[in-house]
Amino acid sequence: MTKTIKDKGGVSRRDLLAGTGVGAVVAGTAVAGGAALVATQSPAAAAGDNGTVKPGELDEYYGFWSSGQAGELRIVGVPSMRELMRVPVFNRDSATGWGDTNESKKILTEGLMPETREFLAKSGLDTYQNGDLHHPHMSFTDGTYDGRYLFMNDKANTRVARVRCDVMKPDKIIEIPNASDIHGLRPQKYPRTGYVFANGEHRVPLVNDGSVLDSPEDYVAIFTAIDGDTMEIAWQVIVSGNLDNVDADYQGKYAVSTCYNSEEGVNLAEMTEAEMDHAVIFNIARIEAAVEAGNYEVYNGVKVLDGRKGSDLTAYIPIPNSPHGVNSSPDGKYVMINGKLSPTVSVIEYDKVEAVFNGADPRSCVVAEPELGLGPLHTAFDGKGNAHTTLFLDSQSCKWNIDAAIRQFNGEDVDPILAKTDVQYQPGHNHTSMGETKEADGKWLVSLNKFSKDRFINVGPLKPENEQLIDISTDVPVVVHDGPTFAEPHDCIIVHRSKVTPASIWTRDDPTWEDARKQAEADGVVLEDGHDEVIRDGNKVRVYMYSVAPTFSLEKFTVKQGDEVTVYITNLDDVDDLTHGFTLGNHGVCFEVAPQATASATFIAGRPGVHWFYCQWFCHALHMEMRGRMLVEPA
Ligand code: RUQ
Ligand code: CUA
Repeated sequence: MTKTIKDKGGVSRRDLLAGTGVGAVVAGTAVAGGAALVATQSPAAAAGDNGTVKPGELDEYYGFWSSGQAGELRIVGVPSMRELMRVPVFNRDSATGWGDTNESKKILTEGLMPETREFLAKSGLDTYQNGDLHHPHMSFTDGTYDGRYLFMNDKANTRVARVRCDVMKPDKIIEIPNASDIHGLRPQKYPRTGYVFANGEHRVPLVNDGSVLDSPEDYVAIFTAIDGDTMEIAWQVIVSGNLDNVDADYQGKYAVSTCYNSEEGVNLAEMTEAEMDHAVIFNIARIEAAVEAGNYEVYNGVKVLDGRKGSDLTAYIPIPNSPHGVNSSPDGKYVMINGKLSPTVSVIEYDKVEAVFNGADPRSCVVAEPELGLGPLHTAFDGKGNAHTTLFLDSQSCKWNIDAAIRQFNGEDVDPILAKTDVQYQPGHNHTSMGETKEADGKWLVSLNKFSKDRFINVGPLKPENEQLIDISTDVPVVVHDGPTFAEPHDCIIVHRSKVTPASIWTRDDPTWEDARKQAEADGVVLEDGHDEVIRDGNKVRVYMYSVAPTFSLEKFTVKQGDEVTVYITNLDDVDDLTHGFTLGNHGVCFEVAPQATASATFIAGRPGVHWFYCQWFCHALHMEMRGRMLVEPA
């Protein structure tokens, strides 16, 4: 049964785009792609009701959004698509002081390799200033989200971060040795997370210390399993080709990665030469046994196993031309390998993988390969046996039935495609509500489109992207909302709000300010007490104060020019939404102190004179008066 709504004609803006660069690609592929089975707008959308959330009402889902080269995590309400919060992770942030406070600096630096810290120090940096965050995913227990942590990659500087879901702040950021540029990342779904799997995308020498340079045949890509509880690296596996995306199964047996450069080339022509690339399946039990048996080498302190072609730790499944996304179906049976340069999605049946590890033909686990359209990148699920695949070149979302695709592959005359929905324009990732868990509920689909083009008023040469909300509760999916976003959310997850219970205020014994607590203790100050004090220790000065709206407990403190000053602020307000801040004028110091938190920053008092500090977070009718002076005596 194929349900479609034909485009009712007239000249659409989509047709007009044919005259532009990317538009030409769209138009060209529409011809090559054949029949246009496209849905028009929903009646609800046409009536101006986007079917979402009224003012004062709450969303049903948390969306956790990446931000690509902006380096932060974003929290978006679904279905309203309202941006609720930005969580700085790999970037620095002027509002919260992330990257400037001692507490955040510790998280940003302690997970770096010693040689990284050394080389950054030569540039006057204590950590990287940027990041490229593509893939945020929540920890799992028994195949569904458990609300403990979010894990995410930094492609730019080969790091993986963990965000605590109770306070929605990062608590661990680690650099991954031996690998280069972490791209795909997914947590283990079963029995729990457990491992966090991370793909090193680019091939580099092992060890990359300059002893091997321009001989690409000696480069390797590295797959990493991180222990999600300790954030230590459990093991790494060397693979053939490079690594793109990854997903885990629902049985705790396998992780599956795509490879788009089996040629192991270093330029575009070389990388796209072969007709077939592959998906690599990692056999977790065999890898753990090999680690146990000592069948590894240690590089940079990490156990590294050899999983290149021919190894019994991995299986290489031939997949047409440069596959990209990897998505396990919520019933736990299949994993979809999205073709990118091939118009197909290859469906691997997990139950047939064991035979491949025991010598069966690697293609014998492929049970369907429907041809969906041009540029399939990622697939999401509705939990009712259907899949939704983004078609980058066709600018469409394709809904198809998994069983029908399998029957078609077995020779039956059925069309698995149920509908195609135009999206604006060129979608990369998509995601359905709870769709990467066994609790996929088939309500919403978000299409993360790389180009917005004509969808919004012009803001200059740099345009926003366009993330569209699609109602998939009906047979024909319908776009109900356009959501412009700043650079460049690659991916998102949509988590039912019952899975996450963030705190409203901090608890005083939180480990985030453990160092401040210890230092205060050593100085005879009790942070909990509403205790303020200025401690001189040589040319180091530690200023302890607390805040209660609308005052800082110290209206002034005095230091000497050249002192290294650390200001610790404890926010004693314990009311929901009563955040203060500390901004010290003309010193580049600014940070957030949420209710019951302690935060600190260290700086040199380099300028004699009077310098005001003020609260930058609107907290009270007398917020403007919440300030004090730092008096700096000339040296
Ligand atoms: S990737 S557009 Cu960085 Cu997730 Cu597929
Ligand atoms: Cu405290 Cu504004």
